Amino acid sequence: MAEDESKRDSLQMNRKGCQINNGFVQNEDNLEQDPDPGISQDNPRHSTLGIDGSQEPNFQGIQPYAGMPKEVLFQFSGQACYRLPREILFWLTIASVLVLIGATVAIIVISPKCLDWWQEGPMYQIYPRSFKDSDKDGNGDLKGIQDKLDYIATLNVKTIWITSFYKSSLKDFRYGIEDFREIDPIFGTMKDFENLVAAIHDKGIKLIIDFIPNHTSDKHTWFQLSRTRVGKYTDYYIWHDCTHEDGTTTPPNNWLSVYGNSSWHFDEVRNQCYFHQFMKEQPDLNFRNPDVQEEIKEIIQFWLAKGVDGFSFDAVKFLLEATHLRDEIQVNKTQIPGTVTHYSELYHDFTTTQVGMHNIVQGFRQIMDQYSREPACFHSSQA
Ligand SMILES: [Ca+2]
Ligand SMILES: [Ca+2]
Repeated sequence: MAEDESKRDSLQMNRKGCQINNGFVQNEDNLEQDPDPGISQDNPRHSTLGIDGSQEPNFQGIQPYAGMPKEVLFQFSGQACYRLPREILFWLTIASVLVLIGATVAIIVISPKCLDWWQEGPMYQIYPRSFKDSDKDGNGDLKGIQDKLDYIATLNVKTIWITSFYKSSLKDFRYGIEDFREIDPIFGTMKDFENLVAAIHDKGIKLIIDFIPNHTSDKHTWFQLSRTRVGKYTDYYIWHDCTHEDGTTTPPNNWLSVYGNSSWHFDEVRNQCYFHQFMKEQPDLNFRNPDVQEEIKEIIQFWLAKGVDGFSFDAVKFLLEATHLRDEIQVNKTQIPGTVTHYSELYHDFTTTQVGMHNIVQGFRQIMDQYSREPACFHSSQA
């Protein structure tokens, strides 16, 4: 009888739940708060609906409904038709997660590295003149750098960047080069440099060096040949006619040097003005001349053959200038043109980042890429 009553109560509860259920736990409250007064205290409803009870009611013919109490839910959830799909979905989820993790690891392992050596490791920049003076002559030098390699290696440095050490005057921190293929004597000799490259590589460290393609020193052989109009060197620099009377030069336009005042300087030997983005002792090379571009590429190859791993190209945005020579626009339109002498007083739309600049840089990159693909190029260059 008790079993029959329990079954009847469940059916009543089911019916009641179906009528008032709104999809929440409301029915459980109903069960607890609104017991059927016709049922005695020892009514087996709760005990017989327990999942461990031996007197489980027969739910055949009863469909699950939203908001059913957990005791009823357990009766249904244990049935094979619900348990099997649930377990299949569970293991499919686990398998999918494992497959995704495995695929992620595999992709990471087999993918090429996104960063190259010059992008991923710390870089240590050295201004050689003030770094270490190995012979106590008052100037830091290449041997001084070599003496400190053990210390640099302990810093976990991956690349050393040595700033300009080329044969040059002391003007503009040695950025006016007199010979791109020579070490300035105050820093040592080419043999010192070769020894330094080998020692750096022995430490597993890369080496990059400064390279300043935009201009040379006015003492460079090319400039001396250009100002006297010798052969192909005639157009190695940017020359234009200008008037020069009573010591006063009227330049071709209002372009200014980075260091102030006109970027044109009258040369009495050639009787023309040459262009300089920086100091007047640093005439700009004419990068619209293919011969100049070829010269620079040969210099890049020269240092790559010495074992250098890369370059820091300096002042690249100044490589080209507009050929139309129009005046640049004043920042302050009301300023009297004759008083515009500071670099910041003009917009430099015609003297920086000109069309074609990136093609020149890409040409530099192609040389280095070709060199990078040659196996053991460093060792062969030492043979
Ligand atoms: Ca020294
Ligand atoms: Ca230039």
